[in-house]
Amino acid sequence: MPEPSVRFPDGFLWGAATAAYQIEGAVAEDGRGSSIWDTFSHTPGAVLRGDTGDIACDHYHRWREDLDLLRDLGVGAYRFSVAWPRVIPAGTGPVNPAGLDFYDRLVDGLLERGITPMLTLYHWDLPQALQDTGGWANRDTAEHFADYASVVHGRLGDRVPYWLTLNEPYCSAVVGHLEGRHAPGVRDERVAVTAVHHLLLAHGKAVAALRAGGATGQVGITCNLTSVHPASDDPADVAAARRLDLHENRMYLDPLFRAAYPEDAAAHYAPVTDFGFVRDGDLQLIAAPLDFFGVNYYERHHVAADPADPVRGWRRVPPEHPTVTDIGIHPEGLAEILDRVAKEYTPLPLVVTETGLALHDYAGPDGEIADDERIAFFDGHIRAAHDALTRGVPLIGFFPWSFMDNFEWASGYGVRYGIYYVDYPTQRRTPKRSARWYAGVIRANGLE
Ligand code: GBH
Repeated sequence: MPEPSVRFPDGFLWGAATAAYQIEGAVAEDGRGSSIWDTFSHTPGAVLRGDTGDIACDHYHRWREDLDLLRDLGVGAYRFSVAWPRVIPAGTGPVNPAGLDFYDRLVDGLLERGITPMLTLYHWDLPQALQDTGGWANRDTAEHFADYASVVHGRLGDRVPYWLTLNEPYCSAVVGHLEGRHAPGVRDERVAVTAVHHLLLAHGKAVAALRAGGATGQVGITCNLTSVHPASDDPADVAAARRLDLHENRMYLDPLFRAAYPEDAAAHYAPVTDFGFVRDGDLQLIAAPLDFFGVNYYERHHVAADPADPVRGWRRVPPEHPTVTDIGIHPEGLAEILDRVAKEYTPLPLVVTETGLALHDYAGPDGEIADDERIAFFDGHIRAAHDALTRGVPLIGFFPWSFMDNFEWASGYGVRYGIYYVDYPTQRRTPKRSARWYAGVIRANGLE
């Protein structure tokens, strides 16, 4: 057999990723409480075509079949999230044993199939009851999150080797509280920056709680990081790019790995907040040592100054070849981000916990879903990840988003990210061409 030209180290974690609200459905079953995404998706106009996660992929009932598909795919690991409102329906207070039972069965089902579980504690489904007391604008939510983390860890800590506290605090804080395109649909920059801090604090407190519970597994967090470049070397464009980099990347990386908000944060956010919500000791908690760091990569931005707001604003220059989500395909951005994290922030092992491409997939006359563009996307991003490894970046895993088509937040079921196709009316899953291709990557431990 010829050696693959892009070969990964033995033991490299090839995975696939999902999140609870996007796949589970069964939103009113077995004592699950409601979450901000139930409320938001049922708000007219919030989600494309009024789609909701009420049924989604019905994974709550079809998990065995889904785990069999993961086994067929050959993945070594599976990244899923636990729905906080299944486990603690009101966010704080009584634990719902039936909710924990579901994840207990899921974890055992993975282990029986030889698949390593990677568990995300929070992928955006905050219990609605906590939103009613202020949500991420309220510091108490961080404490409740740490309690919830302890409960999940108490039940699954003996079998789950990889723990992620939060998925993409940027999206929770900014898309949810500044842009208002995600739950809870708030549009207030002061609240958004407060939410950044309380999310990071929740992470820090959860890490402490997991360690206190004698965490045997590796503990980390996933951030979505972007590759940001000025559109020209005009100083105004360079300054705008630096602001976007602050807003999207450094507001998370600096507190996590340098125990401080970036030095330009105070001035940039001064019109909305004086950071009075930061208390003594918070940043030490937030920057507590981790075991690995998860990177989600989707977006590369070319940035120009915004003539309407030259002091605080920026303007994204559209990509030359936009994709259905308007972003374009830029694998080099992934290599850049991995290099940057490793060089400027942390020597920790890194995992690409998500990257993926939205398409409007459909079955051809022969029933095949020929997502060649997605194959090209993953080929490019796997090469970029390998390039980073070759330069010494300690990358230990790669998880395509997503295992299967699912509820794509504000876009509902309107776009598809899966390597398995889901026919929602029948809930039939079909491997797309990309799934067969990815199975080959896993078998070869690289690209032929
Ligand atoms: C991740 O978010 C999430 O973790 C995951 O749940 C989600 O399904 C996945 O990405 C895909 O979106 O709308 O033109 O700005 C990352 C944030 C937001 C990245 C939407 C891709 C599309 C580009 N995602 N974005 S655009």
